[in-house]
Amino acid sequence: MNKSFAEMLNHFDLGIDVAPYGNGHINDTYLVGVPGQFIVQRINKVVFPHPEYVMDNIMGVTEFLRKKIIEAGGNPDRETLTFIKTKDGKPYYIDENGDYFRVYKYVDNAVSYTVVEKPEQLYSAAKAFGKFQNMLADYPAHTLHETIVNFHNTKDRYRQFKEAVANDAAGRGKDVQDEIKFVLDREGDAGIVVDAIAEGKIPLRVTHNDTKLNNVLLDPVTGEGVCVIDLDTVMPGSLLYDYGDALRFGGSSGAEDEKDLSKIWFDVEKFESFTRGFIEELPSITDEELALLPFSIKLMTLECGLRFLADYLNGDVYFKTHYADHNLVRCRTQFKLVAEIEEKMDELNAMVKKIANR
Ligand code: ADP
Ligand code: GN1
Ligand code: MG
Repeated sequence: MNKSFAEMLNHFDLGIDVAPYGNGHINDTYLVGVPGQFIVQRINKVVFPHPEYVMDNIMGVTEFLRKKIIEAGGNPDRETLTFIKTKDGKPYYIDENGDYFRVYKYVDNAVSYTVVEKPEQLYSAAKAFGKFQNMLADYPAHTLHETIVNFHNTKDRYRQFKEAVANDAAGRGKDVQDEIKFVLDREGDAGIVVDAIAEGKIPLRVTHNDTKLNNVLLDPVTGEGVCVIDLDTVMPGSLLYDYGDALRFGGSSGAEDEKDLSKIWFDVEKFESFTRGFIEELPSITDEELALLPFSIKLMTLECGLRFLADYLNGDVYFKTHYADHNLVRCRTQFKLVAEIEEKMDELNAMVKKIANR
């Protein structure tokens, strides 16, 4: 975590505290003010080459959601992100280095979990992500920028992965041959969803695309979903990306960076809770999408694992890391989960049929 901004501000007698906050892998996030007042973020320019596109998308989406939440009698300051404008009325500030800063209202009395404690939390998270997708179903998709091109195009992720293996920029390739083989052995899976979208077999929808559990805030008392956050990658995509990525993270028995792989398995109870909540909220799910639900978890987990491994090979230039092998540790949990999901695939497919009753 880049602490320079917080350290710099804390030299002033502002009467407010600034501290790095959260467990995001991408942006620099700070809690500013009395606990619970503001969230300040510096947008990661390596990941988002056009921060103005990111801001344009989020402003459009939050404004749209705000209206719908008010119509439904909800509280928009709690149920979606709210920007605090600069003194001259702008939605973000660009500093002398060209860095983009944005300020959100802190959503109070809401928790983001790094590891799921109870299957019911997954049910709530699924409902929140499902509702989010429903509310955006009539959003003008053509107005959204592609903030990261080919974000969930797994075929393109394989291309980038092979480039990272060939370049071996950090000289780490020789130590991770088993992990590289694990990825290459599964290249046949890469096209299944992108090709189905291209052939019109599954629909494009407006999706969140980064549905890990700490991107939804839950009420610590009722356990219910409060607010879907981290809207940097809201773009046209597949429902399968949101479903698969949420269970990649939330269906695991442990943390994404657990070093002891004997503690990592794919938890079928969590899978059942999430699937139930998601299908309940999204009755528009097609038979083709339903049939691919379990596969999408494997695909999103494989994709995320190969992205961690590619970043390890590239010298840790994309994801924030807290120690030398962090990306390697992360990719190993993902590959353990992929192997687990492969073993349980028939069981998971049968469970989806039963839950959906189709
Ligand atoms: P990243 O893209 O780096 O993952 P996020 O936007 O997800 O950044 O923010 C990182 C973390 O900060 C979140 O997981 C959440 O815990 C916390 N957070 C972000 N925005 C808010 C907010 N408006 N209110 C409360 N917590 C927030
Ligand atoms: C990143 O931003 P964050 O930490 O919520 C990443 C996701 C990965 C995830 C893995 C924009 O999510 O795609 O699945 O890490 N976000 C981006 O934990 O690349
Ligand atoms: Mg996040």
